[in-house]
Formats: sequence, structure tokens, C-alpha cells
Amino acid sequence: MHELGRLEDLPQDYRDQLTRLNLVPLWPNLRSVLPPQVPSRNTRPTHWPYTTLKPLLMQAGELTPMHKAERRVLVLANPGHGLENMKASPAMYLGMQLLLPGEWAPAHRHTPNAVRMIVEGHGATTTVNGEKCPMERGDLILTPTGQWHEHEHSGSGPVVWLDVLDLPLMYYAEVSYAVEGERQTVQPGRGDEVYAHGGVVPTSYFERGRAEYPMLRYPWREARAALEALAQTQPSLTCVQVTYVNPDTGHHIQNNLGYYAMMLRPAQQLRLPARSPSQVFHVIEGRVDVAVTKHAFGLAEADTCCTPGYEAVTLTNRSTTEPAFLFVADESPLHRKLGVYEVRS
Ligand code: 1HN
Repeated sequence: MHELGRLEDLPQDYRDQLTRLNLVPLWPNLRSVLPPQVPSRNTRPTHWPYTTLKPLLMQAGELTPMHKAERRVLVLANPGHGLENMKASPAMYLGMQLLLPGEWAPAHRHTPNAVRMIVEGHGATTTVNGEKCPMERGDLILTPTGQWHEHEHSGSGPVVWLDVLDLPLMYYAEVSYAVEGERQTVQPGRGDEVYAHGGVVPTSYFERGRAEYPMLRYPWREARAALEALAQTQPSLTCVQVTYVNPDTGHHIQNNLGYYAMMLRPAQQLRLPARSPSQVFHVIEGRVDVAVTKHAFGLAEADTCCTPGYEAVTLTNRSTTEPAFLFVADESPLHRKLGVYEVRS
């Protein structure tokens, strides 16, 4: 690829004229917006250990009352994107949220899509469009775009969860906003109870369900059992993974981000090929080493890390006797829509 003309090669007077007229020459910038073979990425492999994060989150519980926070969150910000931009990757926001006994995080709805992966604690619930979802460790709970949601905690001890949102993408597209609301009236019925039976889904007499988000809570008990059954019935399967899907359509549960649960067999080393999407790994059970580019992270339980796209990632279960379980989030639905999804090697 031959070298192109630089900005400095142009007479100052010409450059000034362009600037005054809101014009920019393309050729000095062409290589930076279209680099050869591989895109430039700001996403830096980053590890957020839970042991260092948790005390600071608990301190936030003392320093900042709920009415001063609305959502008491420490954002897992990727330094490669600038901490103030609150991005783990180009499309993913990550935050660790704390709710203390007796607290209520008021109802609102917003354009970004969110999921929460429950990290620890008992007795909290999230009410999404009137459906009250219990929050237990490992559960995945959706708050899709535009749906009312609020959190409350009537149990004892702190409850902590990991929020994943497509906020950076929505913000970039200038479509991110929220609306505040009243406490929701809880409606009877739970999607996870009527959809949690293998292979059968609720139907009216003539047609399948039409709800866009028929299931809001994906209990860890079910996802874990699916992974264990998969591992047991397919001993030669290397990637023991399930995808969180809409049970009526089989599609990803949300528009832009994909969510998965993965099991590593005892001592298993799994090489994930380089693909275009950035990824997030969060340990639900066990200890997992994550290697990407020149980085090696030893993830303990409840630790989270992110990896840039176009890089292979190697996962290793540190235990030789027990399986390890991971929650994975990525940008693959977005990449497929953009027509740029790639697997390289
Ligand atoms: C939000 O609504 C929640 O509802 C958590 O718990 C984190 C981060 C950015 C924007 C909205 C929640 C959020 C958020």
C-alpha cells in the first residue's frame, strides 16, 4: 500500500480555506479510517477482578444513598476507550450494581437494551413491564428497549449484579434517552415458568406466541443443567455452549448483543478463533485463565474481562476436577446486521 499525501504537504492558506468551509481532504485520513486487513481497535483486553471491585462497591453503598444514585453502579470502563466514555467495547457497557436491603431503584424505561447477570445475594427482584423476576445467582434477566423496569430488595444482605447494555451504540447513534415512571403494578404470571419446559412453548389454538420478549428471566439452574447434559451426552464436543434465545423464534434475545453460557470441562483448554466481535467473559463458577494477544488474565469467580474483536481467545479451566461456567456477551448480532461478521482462524 503506497503512502498518501499528508495534511502538512498542503499550503496553509489552502488548509485554512477548507476549514472555514467545513471541508476536509480525505487522502491524509484515508489509511486511518480504512487500515489494511485489520481494523484499528481501541478495545484493550481488560480484567476487572471482583475482589478489588466489591469493597469499593460496598463503600459506594455507604457514601451514596439510593435517592442520590438512582442506580448505584461502578462502571467497568475500558481504558482504551477513555474511562469517561463508559465503554467496555464499541457497543457494550458493563456495570456492577449494588442494591441494599430495603432499597428500591425507581421505575424507568429507556432506549438502550439491558440484561443483568446476578452475581451474589438473595431476595431482590426486578419488575419488567409488570413481571416480577426473582434475582438469584447466575440468572439472566432482560430489560429490552422501551420496557419499564425497577429493582427492589426485601431480603437481607447486599445484592450485586452485572449490567450489560448496548448503551455505547445507542449513544453513538444519538438515540439514547430515558423516561421516569411510577412504581409498576405487578401482573400475575412469569415467562420463565411457562417457557421453561424443554421443547414446548405456549401457543394459542392457531398460532405461536407473538410477544417480542416472551421470556424475561433465564434461570441459571436451567442453563447450567443444559450445559451439563450437553457435556455428558456429547463427550467429544469441545465448545460446550448454549445461547440465550427467544424461545418463540430461536433468535438472539436482544437486537444488538448476543448472550451465551459456556462450560469448560475439568482442565479443558478451549481456543476460540479470531472473530470480528468484541467479547465479555464473566465467571459464574470456577476459575478460568483467559489469554488474548499478549495478555493473560486469571479469572476467579465473579471476575469479568473483555477482549477486542479480530483476536483469538484461549480459555483454560484451572480446575482438573470440576467444570467451570462462564457467562459470555458479544456483539455478533450487531455485526451480522452490519454484514461484517467474520470468523478468521
Ligand atoms: C440502567 O437503567 C440500569 O436499570 C443499570 O438497573 C445501568 C446504565 C446506563 C443506563 C441505564 C438499571 C444503566 C442503566
